[in-house]
Amino acid sequence: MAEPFAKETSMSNLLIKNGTLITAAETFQADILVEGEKIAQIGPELTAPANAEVVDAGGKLVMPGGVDVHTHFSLPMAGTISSDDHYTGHKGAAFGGTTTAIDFVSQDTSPLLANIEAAHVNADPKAAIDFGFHMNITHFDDQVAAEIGQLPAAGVTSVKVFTAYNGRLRLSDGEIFKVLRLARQHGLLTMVHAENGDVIETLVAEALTAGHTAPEWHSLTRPSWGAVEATLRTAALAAQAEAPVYIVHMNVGGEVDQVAYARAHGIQVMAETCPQYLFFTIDNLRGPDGAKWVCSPPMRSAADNARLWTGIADGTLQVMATDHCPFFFDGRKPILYEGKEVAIPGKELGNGNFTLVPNGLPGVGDRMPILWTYGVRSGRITPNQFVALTSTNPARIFGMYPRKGTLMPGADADIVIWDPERRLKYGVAHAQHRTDYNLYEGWELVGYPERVYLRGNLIVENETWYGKPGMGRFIHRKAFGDIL
Ligand code: DUC
Ligand code: ZN
Ligand code: ZN
Repeated sequence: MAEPFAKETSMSNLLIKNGTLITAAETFQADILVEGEKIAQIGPELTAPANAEVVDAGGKLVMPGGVDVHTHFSLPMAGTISSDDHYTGHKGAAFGGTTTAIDFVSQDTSPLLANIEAAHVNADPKAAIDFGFHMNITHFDDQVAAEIGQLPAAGVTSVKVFTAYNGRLRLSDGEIFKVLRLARQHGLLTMVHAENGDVIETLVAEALTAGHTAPEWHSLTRPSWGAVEATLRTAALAAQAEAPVYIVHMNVGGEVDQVAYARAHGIQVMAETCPQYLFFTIDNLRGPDGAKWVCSPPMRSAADNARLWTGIADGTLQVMATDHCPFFFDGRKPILYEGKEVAIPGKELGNGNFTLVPNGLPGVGDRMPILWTYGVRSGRITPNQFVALTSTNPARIFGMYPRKGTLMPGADADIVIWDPERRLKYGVAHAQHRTDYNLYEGWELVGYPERVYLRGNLIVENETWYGKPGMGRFIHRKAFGDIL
């Protein structure tokens, strides 16, 4: 019988027997012996040490814990804050099989290291899975240039820049070029949010003047061609800086084409997409609940969905993340969360003006179950590609491998026992996000995590939560992550 809360550093042993192990490279039958927080041995018919708990994974799949490198917990936006914090978001992640998440640190006028320190004060006591930080660079000058090299010592080995959000988050092309060069020098990876800020600002102003207020205008004022152009521009800047680059939340088919072109020309461009860009279109923004799908970049077309799927399947895109940044659909109505009523202002703030809808969607817990049913079971990707996209590749690219992202002796015992036959109708009642809606309401799923271990500690068993705030550890990531 499991304890009410997992112990943070259990020195007990665990033997997972008879499972089918899936890694990015292979699928095989083996047992896994966990000693304390680490995988000690993998092999056939291992013998349980005297004090080991033995778990029979017969008929189940055993995979490395998921790694989501794109989340926004407690992100202030549009007069409110994203509704999952580092505890509730981590809990939601864990129920979906994810055991490591990397969030973004906002830059203010303080030194970068002070921003990171402030993020620790917020996240460390809450963290329930392991976590890391990316540093946003939204203002660039000589002082910031001098500070970028200090980031790896703080365990932060990636920065994010924006080609959109003029006057707020955007850097000029010249500044992005300089960040890319500095990042390369210090072994950091530059992540880019690629849209055309100038076009967006123009179209938004025109739409408001014309009285267009509905959520679909969020998408109509952020044209696909801006994302395509900004993706090629990003790749070209990376080529000129001789630096690797990683494009976040790819959402347009043409972006995949640009990444394929750049990679074919030897440019070190890597890219992620997120499940919402594989399934939804601007039509979702047109219904009475269209604000649920307002995020940036926006939903596009069915042709874009299809091209992104082929980009995942053929390896042009390496990572499936989420951009998890939830808001309530109606933050005036409380929900019950861990027995308490919670209401956080959300999408209703933008009723009557699409520019005031907080941008973002829930997804951190949906990612793996949705991709399993609609990616693996539907035959679009293999189980090994699933592990590569959701765990191994992000761990490698972001300097956490092989501690995270695989099953091998010496790795952290972040392990998911996955029941490939579990059937359920998914939705807000099942997902564990702290919000009042789910994008996949009513979707039929086949395959779901049964047990989730974080460094050998059982944190999820079916519908039961054993995690606790503060048990997640900051991952001090390596500089010079892998370039895939
Ligand atoms: N996009 C969103 O929709 N929300 C948070 C940040 C981002 O990039
Ligand atoms: Zn972004
Ligand atoms: Zn984001």
